[in-house]
Amino acid sequence: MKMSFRWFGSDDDSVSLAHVRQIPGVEVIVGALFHIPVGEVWPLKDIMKLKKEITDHGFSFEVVESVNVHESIKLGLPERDKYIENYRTTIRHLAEAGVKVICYNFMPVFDWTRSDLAYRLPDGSTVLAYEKEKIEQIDPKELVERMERSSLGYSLPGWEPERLKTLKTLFEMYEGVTEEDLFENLKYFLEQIIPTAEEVGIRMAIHPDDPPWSVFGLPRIVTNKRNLERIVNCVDSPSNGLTLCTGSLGSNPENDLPDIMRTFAKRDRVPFAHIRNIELRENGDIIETAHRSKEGALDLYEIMKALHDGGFDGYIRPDHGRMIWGEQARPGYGLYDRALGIMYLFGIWDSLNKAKGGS
Ligand SMILES: [Mn+2]
Repeated sequence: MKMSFRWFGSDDDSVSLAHVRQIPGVEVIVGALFHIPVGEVWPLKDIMKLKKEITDHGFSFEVVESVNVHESIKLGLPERDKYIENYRTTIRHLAEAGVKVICYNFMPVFDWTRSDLAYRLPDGSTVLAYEKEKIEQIDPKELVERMERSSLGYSLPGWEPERLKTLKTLFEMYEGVTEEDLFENLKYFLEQIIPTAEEVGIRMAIHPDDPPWSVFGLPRIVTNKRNLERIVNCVDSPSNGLTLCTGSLGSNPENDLPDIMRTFAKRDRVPFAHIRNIELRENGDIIETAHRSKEGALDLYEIMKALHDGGFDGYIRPDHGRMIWGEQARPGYGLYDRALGIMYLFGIWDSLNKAKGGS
């Protein structure tokens, strides 16, 4: 297992790499080129610049999150082939820079969805929250405005302004697009890109939908074990992998996370894992919490054990953290609570290693 930490670049992150360096055990920085519009090729020069900054601080740059997929690919439009070609070029460029894993998602229009980016917990910290009733009642456009207002000026990955400007048109384009259509479009995409990824030694890792159900009537398919099986089976290659995200999949209590972790780790299809905890309320609200199992609904010990049992040797990162100790940072991505999460994950992992006679 290699511990990693998501970082948004020196221009757009309050957390410095010098500080991340002081969290024990972090080897890899998860980065991306956030200035390149969705669909365009990531220039090698820009990738190498980011890599240099990361390696200069003693980390390696082996995981990218995310290379976003152009909406025309998800919709299966004629122009998708051009964007798929661009995507393949980006895969090649990233491989040239030594990247091993590319995280991506296949959610129509919206990436992750939340009603509140600074929901207050009883301990005074704030977290990201999905309040069911609010989401069901809010107009998508209003939600975008609310997200923008509460982001403290940081860009929100997956909520790129250029993509959201055309919200109304996008919604119209998805009218009549079924989950089956979306699956076919994902299959088409994978059939084109996985051979390229395999050739250059990159493992693609699709992120589950967050939350794992339809929001605003849009189709969603990366939601449960059955669909994950279907995705990894549609192109049978170690390069066609998953980012198993506990907070996303775990939002649906029907998803048995230890089982999902164990199954796909054994099949060597988990190059990347996002580990965090959430509280599931009776009214359907999903509130992010500290990592410790007792703080939320997910048993992180069982989840880590399942990965361990499955022989997991991929990259892992604490997904989100609470905002604590007065930190001002991009919602979900402060330094302090993610560092605490890392130490908890290492505590579990090291104990599992010891119990198996390792070090
Ligand atoms: Mn995640």
